[in-house]
Amino acid sequence: MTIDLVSVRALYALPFPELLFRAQEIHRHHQDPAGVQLCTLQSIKTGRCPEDCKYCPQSSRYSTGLEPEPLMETESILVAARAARAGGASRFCMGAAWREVRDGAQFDSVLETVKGVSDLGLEVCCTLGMLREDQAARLKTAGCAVYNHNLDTSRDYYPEIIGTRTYDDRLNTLAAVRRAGLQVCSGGILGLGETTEDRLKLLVELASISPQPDSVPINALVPVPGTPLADNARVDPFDFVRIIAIARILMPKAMVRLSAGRTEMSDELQALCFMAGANSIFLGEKLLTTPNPGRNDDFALMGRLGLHALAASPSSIAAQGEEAVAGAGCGCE
Ligand code: SAM
Ligand code: DTB
Ligand code: SF4
Repeated sequence: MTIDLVSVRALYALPFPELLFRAQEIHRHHQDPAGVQLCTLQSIKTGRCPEDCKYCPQSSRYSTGLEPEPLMETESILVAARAARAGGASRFCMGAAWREVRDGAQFDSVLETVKGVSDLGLEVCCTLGMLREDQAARLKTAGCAVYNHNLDTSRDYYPEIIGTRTYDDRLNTLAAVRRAGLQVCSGGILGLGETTEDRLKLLVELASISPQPDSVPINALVPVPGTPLADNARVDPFDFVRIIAIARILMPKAMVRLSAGRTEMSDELQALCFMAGANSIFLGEKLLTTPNPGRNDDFALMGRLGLHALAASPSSIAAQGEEAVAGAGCGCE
C-alpha cells in the first residue's frame, strides 16, 4: 500500500469525532478492541551514551544527574523479569544506552540473558542501538522476538534532534532486524518541537516500511532537566490523540503503544488514546530512567474501562519449556 502525505493530511483535518470513528472501525476489525498488551521495560545498561539525542537523559553530553550503571548481570535481570511476569507483563523489553551493539563479552552476556528471559515464557524485546544483520540473527537465535529502534521524528526534523547518526542509519538497522526475522518495533516522540507536518511525515515513514512495523510506540517527550529540550511545551492532548488515531488507521495490524509521558496524562486522555486505537502500554513505576504510572493505577484504569490484558502470542515465545508454558498465560485481570 502506498501511503501518501496528502491523504494523511486530510485525515488529520477531519473533525475529531470523525477521525476517532474511522480509527475505531479499523481497530475493531483488526484488533481485540478491549485488549491491552502489557510490556515492562528494564534498563540493562544506563547512561554514558556517546550519542547526542537532545531528548535523552542518558546522553553523556548533558548533565542530568543520572547515575550511570554498567551492564547488569544476567541473574539480576532474570530477577526483574520474573517479577515482571508475576506482575502480569507479557513482554519484557531490555534497553541499553549504547550507540551500537559491539561483538564481545558484553553482547555475549546479553545473549545469555535473552535466552534466560525467553525461557521464562516472556516475549523478549531488545533495544540496544544500531546493529548488523548477523548480530540481529544471534539475538533471534537466543530467543529475542522483537527489536525496538525508533525513527523518533520526520527525516527533515531528525538533524535538529540528533547529530551523531542519520535517518538512514536508523532505517538500515531496521532493515537488518527484519532480514534476520525479528519483529520490528519502531515509533517516535511527540513534543520535540516538531510541526504537525513532521508528525504526519513520521507516520508516513513508519507505515511505508515494508512489511509495516509490528509495534509502534508513540512517546510524549518526558522533559528532563539538563537536556536541551527540558523546557519544551507539552503536546496538545487532542493533537496527541489524533496522531494515535492516524497511526492506527495507517498501520491496522500493529500494536500501537502509548509509551513515555503517561504520568502527565489524565485517565480521560489515556482512555481517549485507547479509543483511538492504542492497545499497549509499559507497566511499572519506571520506564528506563523516568517515572511511569504504577501498575496499581494502570490496573485500576483498565478495570474502570473494562479492558483486559493480552497474553503473549505463543509464536513470539521462542522457548516452550515447562516454565515458559506456565508463564505464558499469566492472565492478570
Ligand atoms: N540507545 C538505544 C536507541 O537509541 O535506540 C535504545 C534506548 S533509547 C533510550 C529508546 C527510545 O527511548 C528512544 O528512541 C526514544 O524514542 C525514547 N526516549 C528517550 N528519552 C526519552 C524522553 N525523554 N522522552 C520520551 N521518549 C524518550
Ligand atoms: C520506546 O519507544 N519508549 C521506551 C522504549 N521504547 C524503549 C523508552 C522510553 C524512555 C523514556 C525516557 C527514560 O525513561 O529514560
Ligand atoms: Fe543513547 Fe539511545 Fe539515549 Fe540516544 S536515545 S542518547 S542512543 S540511549
